[in-house]
Amino acid sequence: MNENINLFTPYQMGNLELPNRIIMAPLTRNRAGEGNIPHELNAEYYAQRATAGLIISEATQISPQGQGYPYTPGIHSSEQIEGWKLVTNAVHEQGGRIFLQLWHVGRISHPDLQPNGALPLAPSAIAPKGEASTYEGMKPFVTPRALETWEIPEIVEQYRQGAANALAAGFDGVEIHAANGYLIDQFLRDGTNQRTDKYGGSIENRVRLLLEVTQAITGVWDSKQVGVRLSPSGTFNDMHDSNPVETFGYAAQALNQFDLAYLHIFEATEADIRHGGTVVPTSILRQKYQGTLMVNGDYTLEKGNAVLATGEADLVAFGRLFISNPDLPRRLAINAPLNQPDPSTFYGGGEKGYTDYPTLEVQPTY
Ligand code: 8OZ
Repeated sequence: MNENINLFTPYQMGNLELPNRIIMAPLTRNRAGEGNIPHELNAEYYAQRATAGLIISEATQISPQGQGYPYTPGIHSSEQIEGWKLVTNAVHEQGGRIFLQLWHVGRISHPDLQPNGALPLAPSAIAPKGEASTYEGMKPFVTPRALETWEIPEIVEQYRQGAANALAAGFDGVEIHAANGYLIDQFLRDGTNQRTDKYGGSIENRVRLLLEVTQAITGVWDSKQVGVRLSPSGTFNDMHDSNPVETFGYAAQALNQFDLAYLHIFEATEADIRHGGTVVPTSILRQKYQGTLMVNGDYTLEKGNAVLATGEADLVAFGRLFISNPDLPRRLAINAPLNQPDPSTFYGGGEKGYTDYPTLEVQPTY
């Protein structure tokens, strides 16, 4: 127990001083400009949320092949780097800190979104159940093309370059998106990885891509400015694994070698439990992983304070509540009412449901 620690206790992360432990979770909002370039509206949205202990950006593709949804931002062109500078400058002007989330969707894409209408890439040629989001609406997923072994170093290089581009764009760090059924997660789990080379089969082999990507990125960034996100209990994007406790326990333990900023766990959702997947208790990962642990998933003020006080986690990320409450830390600090998020404006559109959620009125001091 650590009864003195709560959401408002500062946290030292490498050379970054987080003023509180209320982290803005990565949130896909599908509002990038033409060329998947961040623009002023995105800068305004992030700057409004600069009182977070740390902002983690929305998932951002590291290459054209890494895109799986319309209007998501990239970090592979010089124009995108310039666009992200608007965001990082705006957040820093407001006194905030922001990491970029590095993303490759793997099979969660569609030829409509791929260069030259090619098939999406994946560890194995296994189509996900469900439909892809395209510029023309939802279309059934196709069977992806399995990456050749010799292509995998090129993917690792795309992550390294994306991380270098994030450094050039003025971010404070990067988070490797290894969760929610995207490319790295597809390698981790045996439901999507049926490879017979050194990237498939045993758990050690399935974790190899994650470790190679982390190794490459910690060559660009101080390891204390690199986080990793995992979703051990996730069923989103048609994911499953025959033994997630072992798979993710091994992955968490293997990440100890890097002395990272944090390991970020997206915990089981109600949908995951409904789908009957194995729930991997965060307490198991806490035992395996020796560094900073961040948790995310339907936390409230009470639950967030409790998970910190029991010592089960060090940081708590909030997603939907940060969409609707740009001043979430202040509201939680004084237990003020919270704006409710509007799911119809989560993905795509403009200012509505993005930059127009109100902050609390400033109370006059006289
Ligand atoms: C919701 C819609 C589209 C993408 C994730 C990047 O789950 C996402 C995502 C979420 O990590």
